[in-house]
Amino acid sequence: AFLENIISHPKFRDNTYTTRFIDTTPELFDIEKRKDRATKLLTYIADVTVNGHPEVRDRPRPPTNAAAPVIPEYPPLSVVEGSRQILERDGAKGLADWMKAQKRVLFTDTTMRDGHQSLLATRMRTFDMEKIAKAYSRGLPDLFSLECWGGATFDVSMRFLNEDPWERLKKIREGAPNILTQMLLRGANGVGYTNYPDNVVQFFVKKAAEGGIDIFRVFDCLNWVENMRVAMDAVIESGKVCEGVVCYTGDMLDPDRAKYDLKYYVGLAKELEAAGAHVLGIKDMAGVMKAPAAKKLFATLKGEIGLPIHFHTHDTSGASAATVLAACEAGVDAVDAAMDSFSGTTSQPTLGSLVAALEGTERDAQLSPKAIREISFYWEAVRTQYRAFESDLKGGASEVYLHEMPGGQFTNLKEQARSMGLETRWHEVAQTYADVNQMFGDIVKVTPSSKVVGDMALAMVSSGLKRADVENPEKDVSFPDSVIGFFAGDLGQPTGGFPEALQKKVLKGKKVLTERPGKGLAPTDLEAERKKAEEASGMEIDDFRLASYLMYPKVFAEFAKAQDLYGPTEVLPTPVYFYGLNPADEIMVDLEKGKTMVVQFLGQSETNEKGMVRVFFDLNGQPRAVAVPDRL
Ligand code: BTN
Ligand code: 3PY
Ligand code: ZN
Repeated sequence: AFLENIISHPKFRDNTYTTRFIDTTPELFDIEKRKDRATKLLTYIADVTVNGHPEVRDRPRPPTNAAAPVIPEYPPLSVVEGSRQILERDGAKGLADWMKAQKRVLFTDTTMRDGHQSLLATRMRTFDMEKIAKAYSRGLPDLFSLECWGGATFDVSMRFLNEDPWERLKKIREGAPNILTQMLLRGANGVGYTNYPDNVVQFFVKKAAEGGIDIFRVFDCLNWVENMRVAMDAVIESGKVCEGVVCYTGDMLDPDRAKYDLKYYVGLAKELEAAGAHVLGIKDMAGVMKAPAAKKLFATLKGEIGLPIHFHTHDTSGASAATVLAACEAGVDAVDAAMDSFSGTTSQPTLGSLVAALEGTERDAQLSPKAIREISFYWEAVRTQYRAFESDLKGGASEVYLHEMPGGQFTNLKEQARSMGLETRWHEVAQTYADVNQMFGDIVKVTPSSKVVGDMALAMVSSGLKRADVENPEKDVSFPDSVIGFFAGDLGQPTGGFPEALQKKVLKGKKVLTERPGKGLAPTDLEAERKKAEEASGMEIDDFRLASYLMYPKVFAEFAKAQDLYGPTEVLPTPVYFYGLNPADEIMVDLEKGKTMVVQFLGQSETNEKGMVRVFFDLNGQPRAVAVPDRL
């Protein structure tokens, strides 16, 4: 192809080329680079066709006759102005005032973040999000925001999907330029599971703002506002919207859980308001807030707090719609929901149904039911392609009021239990999770504190320990690392402090941190880390990649290697990415705008004595063969 380039180049044909033609005509090499990407992708397709994808091995397959996702078309009007333009014009404070002035309930669609995080183990790929972004901008320009980034998606995209989270953000941003993008930020834990030095958190926020995030929903896993300030300040400094979050736990109206009463929540909300939040978020990560509590909480907050209020819940109980509607009646400004086909159970309540319930009332959401249906049908067909990641949860479960597991953790922990051979003892795990929570002092459970409780619960069930055994000072117990870190203060300070006797037993004399963890961490030398990242990945490291490396050094290095070997696999349709091609399958792959590769799978050889298989393709009309290892 390189020779072809030379021969067909106008300067060559004109005879105006010089002996330095190759040196002075760098565009000849562009095609080489593109071809290189094509070869890498062919290598990937060959590998996955021969070996399958490790993430879906031994898991249920999508039906062979599944309908393909259909992208709804809307008239190609110029894009209607939306919430994003209000932020751009009036700034974060202006947006907050605008929110409060709306009669209608504002809706956030969580499908591209919490929806698939809570239903499909966070495995949704950029390909499926990018394709529908434009339909959102045309069909639902009155959505408040798209939650599409952060939380577990950052880690999973690199670790399991060979995808760059920054590219995902860019594509969604481009597709829906009129709707606010929203991310979930774990305060001092960034998008990771541990406290990072302040300058790392600041750097990450700055890059996320530049990369296209408009609203940062910031929480702390113990509701410790002290540990949220660095992240919140960084968001405010970036000019984007700071949604400071109170995590809801327990039962506000239950006198036996007096630690988390109305006063507790109002006090925290005031702290966040004083800390400069533009919006107050109430995050019911487990979906345990009942309708009467919502009525009381939101009515009180609307009276006591000047900020617009945004409510997030999960439908694990099956009763979340009642809670959301109670919140709407009590004056909540914005609410999270998932597209119908990505809603329910451990995910968010159902967008289309909530919109229908509000129709014709004072708080009518003014969203098109038809556009919601059509976009939901798209997601329905997409979801079918991820059959391998579905949990076996069949419907609502009031058991959530017992264990209080976050929606995003529930299916993960269940899967972990299964892999430890505890699948038939799930309800025991759930009861133990509740026991551990009480034993640890009744704490807020959300990433990463929820992981601490989950790790302990699994350790206890698998080794037959009960709460009394763990608390018995005479009995030797080996605690998971996450539990030791928690009691050492590595995640911060829980409300009401640690249970002292247990803390002593867990720490065995280890020192306890009582200050915010970030305070004692030396600032990271960012340029030194950039060098390390370059060495570990062999890639040029721009600021975005550096931010990925700072969050997940090992995962990033592995991701870089996979990118180098397989190229930009995010351009492959999801069935091809997970299952490869069948004989005679032909696909068109858009490498970038205007650059399409047409791939036909022709067949494969037997495995040779070196353990390699040759796979034959037709690529843009040319025969191609690629050799890949037989891994099975
Ligand atoms: C990724 O894309 O997540 C990174 C590499 C995954 C391994 C690939 S997937 C297709 C093929 N099958 C395997 O068992 N390994 C490779
Ligand atoms: C996350 O941190 O990923 C969560 O979804 C917490 O609810
Ligand atoms: Zn959630």
